[in-house]
Amino acid sequence: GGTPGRSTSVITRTKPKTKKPSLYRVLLLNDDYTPMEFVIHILERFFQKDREAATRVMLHVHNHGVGECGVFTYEVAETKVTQVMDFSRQHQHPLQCVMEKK
Ligand code: TYC
Repeated sequence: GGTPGRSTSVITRTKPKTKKPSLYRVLLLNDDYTPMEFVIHILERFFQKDREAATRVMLHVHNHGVGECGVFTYEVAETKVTQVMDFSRQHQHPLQCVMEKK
């Protein structure tokens, strides 16, 4: 409406458009068969944990059923899950790794 050639009813942005990416937890699930040492190795190799931190997370998963490896953006979390699942299958362990939105 209004003067021909003038755009109306157009909502323009006022705030700077900087959206924080959604974050995802990567979790390990407990099972009865995967060796503790293998889980520690996974945490060191794919999640950059030192031996002490890796052991703490592994024991938490062993005792509580599930535990957090780290928090990442979607694509990084997805890559971690794939790496852990592929590596575990290559070594014929049933270890499960999943991601969930924070
Ligand atoms: N419960 C396993 C054992 O007793 C160890 C284990 C820990 C397995 C963490 C998986 O995500 C896991 N050998």
